[in-house]
Amino acid sequence: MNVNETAKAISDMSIRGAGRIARAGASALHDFASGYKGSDMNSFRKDLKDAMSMILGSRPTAVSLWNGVQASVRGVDEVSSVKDAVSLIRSNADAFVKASEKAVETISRIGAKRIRDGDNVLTHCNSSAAIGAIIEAHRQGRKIKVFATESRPWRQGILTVNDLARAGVDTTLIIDSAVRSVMDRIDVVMVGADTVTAQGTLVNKIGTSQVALAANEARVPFVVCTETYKFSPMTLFGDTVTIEERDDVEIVRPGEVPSSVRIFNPVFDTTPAKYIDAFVTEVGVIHPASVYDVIIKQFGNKIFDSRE
Ligand code: RI2
Repeated sequence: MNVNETAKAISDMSIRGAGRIARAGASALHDFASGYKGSDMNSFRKDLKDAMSMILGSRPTAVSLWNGVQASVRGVDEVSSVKDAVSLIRSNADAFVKASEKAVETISRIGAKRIRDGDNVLTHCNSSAAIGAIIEAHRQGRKIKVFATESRPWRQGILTVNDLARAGVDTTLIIDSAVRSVMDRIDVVMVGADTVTAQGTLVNKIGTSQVALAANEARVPFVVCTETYKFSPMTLFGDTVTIEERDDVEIVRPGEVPSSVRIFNPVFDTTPAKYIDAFVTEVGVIHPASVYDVIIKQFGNKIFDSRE
């Protein structure tokens, strides 16, 4: 898929999910490089910059997209020919996609250990990392029940219950406002992440923080399944995460409410570190206070390079 098509598919949510959009962004840069016709390095750099901006502009919140794009172009500044730049981007992007898929598999295996036989699990929205862990626990023979929220307004919960039911998991769909009603039956909450800040704050689908509050009140462990490329290096420097707001029409039909009524449709919310028991990542189970160290270790000097 070319850069324009990918950016459009990400912004209209035909491609969605923080991991998937990161892989789609990397793949679009791979295809951009593969199809590049010119041989002038200055033009290539300019066209690459435009392609990156277009992809990055497609959705503002999930840092996975930024990290996927940065990983794909790493080292391009040091090569002097278009041919070398093309081959570098192709191999970088391929490596990112492969590592990203592998990370989800690893998280599924590690995350499954947090689900015991007989557990009732609650999940919110549609996270491939969280669903992977749940399905792996089921595959290993644990008898579990899953409650999945509808996740208004896009209703990604419908995807989740389909994924789980297809895998043979005992699944119950609930509306978002039923979370507290079922919380006394839940043993563990497992959700995904769009972005995790250096301070251990989770940015995830709107409603996640309410789920975390309800879990905290009921003393239910709240576990986040996340690849480390959802950790945000820029939050080390005090940058805040932009919370995407989407169109009114996702919430109300035209004419349904008076035009004087304002509609507020934030797509994500933030859950402070104190409500999070663990981040399950491909490098292990991490306490929120350790996110800072992992960012430094994973991104190192590259953080500074990419910000210059
Ligand atoms: P995986 C989704 O965002 C959800 O917020 C989900 O928790 C998160 O991405 C991570 O998903 P959206 O694209 O990468 O539905 O674990 O707005 O699949």
